[in-house]
Amino acid sequence: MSEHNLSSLISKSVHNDELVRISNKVINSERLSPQEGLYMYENAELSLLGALANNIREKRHGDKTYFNKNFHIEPTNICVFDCKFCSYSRFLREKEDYDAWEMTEEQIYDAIKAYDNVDITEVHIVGGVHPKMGLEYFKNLIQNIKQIRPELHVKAFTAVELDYMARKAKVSYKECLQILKDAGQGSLPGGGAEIFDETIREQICKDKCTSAQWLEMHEAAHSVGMPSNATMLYGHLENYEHLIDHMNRLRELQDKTGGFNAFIPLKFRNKNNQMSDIEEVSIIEDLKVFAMSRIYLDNFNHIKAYWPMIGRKTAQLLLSFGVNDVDGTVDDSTKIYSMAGAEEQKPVMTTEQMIQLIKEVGRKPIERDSVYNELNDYSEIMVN
Ligand code: V47
Ligand code: SF4
Repeated sequence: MSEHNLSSLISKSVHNDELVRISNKVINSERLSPQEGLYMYENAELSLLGALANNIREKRHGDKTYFNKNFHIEPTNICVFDCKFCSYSRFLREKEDYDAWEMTEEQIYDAIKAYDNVDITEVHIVGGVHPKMGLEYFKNLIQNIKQIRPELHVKAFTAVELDYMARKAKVSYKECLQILKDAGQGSLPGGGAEIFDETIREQICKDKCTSAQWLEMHEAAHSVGMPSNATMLYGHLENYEHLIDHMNRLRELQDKTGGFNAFIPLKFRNKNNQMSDIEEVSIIEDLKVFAMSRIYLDNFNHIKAYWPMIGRKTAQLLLSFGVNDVDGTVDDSTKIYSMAGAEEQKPVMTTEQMIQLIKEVGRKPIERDSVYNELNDYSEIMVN
C-alpha cells in the first residue's frame, strides 16, 4: 500500500488524534521519541502496529526474506551465573547431573568436520560461562576451526561470555576482541542483553555483566570491525516502558557505531527454570513486540525472528509484522530453547523447508551470509 493510502486509511479508521499524528511520523520515516514509542505500545491496536511495521519492512526490503545456512555448537552448559530464566545452565558442582555437558576440543572439531560436504556458511558458538574455559582456550579453538574450514564465518560468544573472558585474562574488552578477531572470529551474536533496565536486570540476572558492560562490549566489537546482533528478552517481569528503554539504548549505540546487523526479540519461555510461575505471553504480545521493534529501531536494518524459539508458524506470521529475517536452517539441535519449553523440540529445518516457509507467505527466500550479503535467490525454486 502506498504511503498516501496508508495515511488516509489510518486517518479514517483510528479515532485518536495523537495516534494518527505518531503514525504519520512513522509513515514519513521520522524517528519516534521514547514517549511516542510508549504511547504507541500502550494505545495502538495490533492491526495499526502491524500495518506500520509492514510498511517499513516493505520499504526497506521489498519482498525479500533472508535466511542463512548455519549450525550451532554449544560447548558446555556449565555456567558460573544463575540467570533466573535460564533452563539450560548447570553449575560446575552439578557436573554429574545427567543433563550437564562439556564438549572436548576433539568433539567440537568433529562437529565442524561433520559438515565437511554440507553447504553451510556460519557456525554459531555460544554456551554457558565455564569457569575453566578462558580467552586462550577460545582463541585456539577458533584458530583450529578456521584451519579445518577457513571460509566458515564464526559468530561466537555473547557479551556475557566475553566479559568473563576479558576479566579473567586481565585485558580490556577491545584487546580481548582483537585477539579473537585475529584468531578468525567474524562477529558476535546478540545474547545476554536480556532487559537493560537495572531494576528488572537485578531480579532476573543480577550476577552477570551489567547493561552498561553489555553495551560497552558491543561498542568495542564494532570499533575493532566486528559487527554484532542485539537481543531483547520479553514477556516476563518487564513492562512496555522497559522495552522502549531497552530499544532506546540500542538505538543510541547504533547511531554512534552502525555496527549492529539485526535485532532479535526473544520470547521468555517458562519451562524448567526459576521463573516458571510466570505465564508466557500471548501471540498477540509477540506480534506487538516485533512490530514495535520494527517501528522504533529506525537505524536497524534487520529484524529477525529466531524460529527455533518462536516456532515456524509464528515466524511466518511475523513476516507481516516487521520481520525480514528468519535466521538459519539450524541443521543442528541447539538446546537453549528446547530445554526452556520452546515450540521446536528438535530445531532442524532443511533448505527446502525454509524456502517453503517463506514462499507460503508470498515472500522471496534469499540466502544471505552472516553480514547480509545476498548469496542465493531461491524464489524461482519449486518445492512441494
Ligand atoms: O541471552 C535463555 C535467551 C539468549 C531463555 O545473535 C531465553 O543471531 C527465552 O542470544 N526463554 C541466547 N529466552 C541466545 C541468543 C541468540 C539466539 C539466536 C540467534 C542469535 C543471534 C542470538 O537466549 C540469552 C537469553 O536471552 N534465553 N533462556 C528462556 N527461558
Ligand atoms: Fe549462564 Fe547464559 Fe544461562 Fe545466564 S543465560 S545462566 S549466563 S548460560
